[in-house]
Amino acid sequence: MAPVLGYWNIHGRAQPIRLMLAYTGTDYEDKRYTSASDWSNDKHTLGLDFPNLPYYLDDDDGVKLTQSVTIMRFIGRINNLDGQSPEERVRIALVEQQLVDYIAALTKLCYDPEFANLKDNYIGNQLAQQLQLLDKFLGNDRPFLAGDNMSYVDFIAFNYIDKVSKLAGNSVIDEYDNLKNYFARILEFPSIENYRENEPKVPFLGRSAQWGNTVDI
Ligand SMILES: N[C@@H](CCC(=O)N[C@@H](CS)C(=O)NCC(=O)O)C(=O)O
Repeated sequence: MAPVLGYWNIHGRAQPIRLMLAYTGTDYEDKRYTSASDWSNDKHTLGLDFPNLPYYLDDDDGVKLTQSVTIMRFIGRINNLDGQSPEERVRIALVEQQLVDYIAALTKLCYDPEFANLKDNYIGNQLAQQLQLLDKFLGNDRPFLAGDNMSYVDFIAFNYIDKVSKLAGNSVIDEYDNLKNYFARILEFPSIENYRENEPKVPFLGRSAQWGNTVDI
């Protein structure tokens, strides 16, 4: 049976997973909850150790997972997208956690009732510093964050750059050549391009967000 990815009908924490499943050509059921009651009906019936969204059920491999990054690590493992050397694996571990922090800051801002007052400071200070560090970490001679090989963290970073470019404007990465080329490199993968063109058009975040809660961002 095809694996099942369960999540709300938004990008949220599932989008990097969806991009990775598109890239790996994985056949899966894209289960999208559109009501809290549908989710609460399922929540404690799926055999999840820590019931939450997103979840990933893969009968063939005998896994029932939650925690978005753990799901990414698992799909990365079975598709050889989790580092090819100790050096690559430690770079992945480091940047994975850095991206978790970056995305937490972005999400916190987007849900903050003071969003309108906080946005410019976030873009000018926090985001600028994050992009600068990420650009330097990537460097100008590595195609991917791990090194020569693509890995699951690239889907997290790609989605993060995509979202901050929508928030701050596409030109936000213009001064970061490494990141700009990196984003374009991933965007040009036919599987990614094709997925993005044909995916359901849904918001980045949930309805209660101050920004990113409509499809037209
Ligand atoms: N650390 C978890 C956070 C999961 C989480 O907060 N899920 C939210 C959506 S982003 C949710 O609505 N969960 C459903 C629930 O709490 O029942 C992850 O990365 O997966």
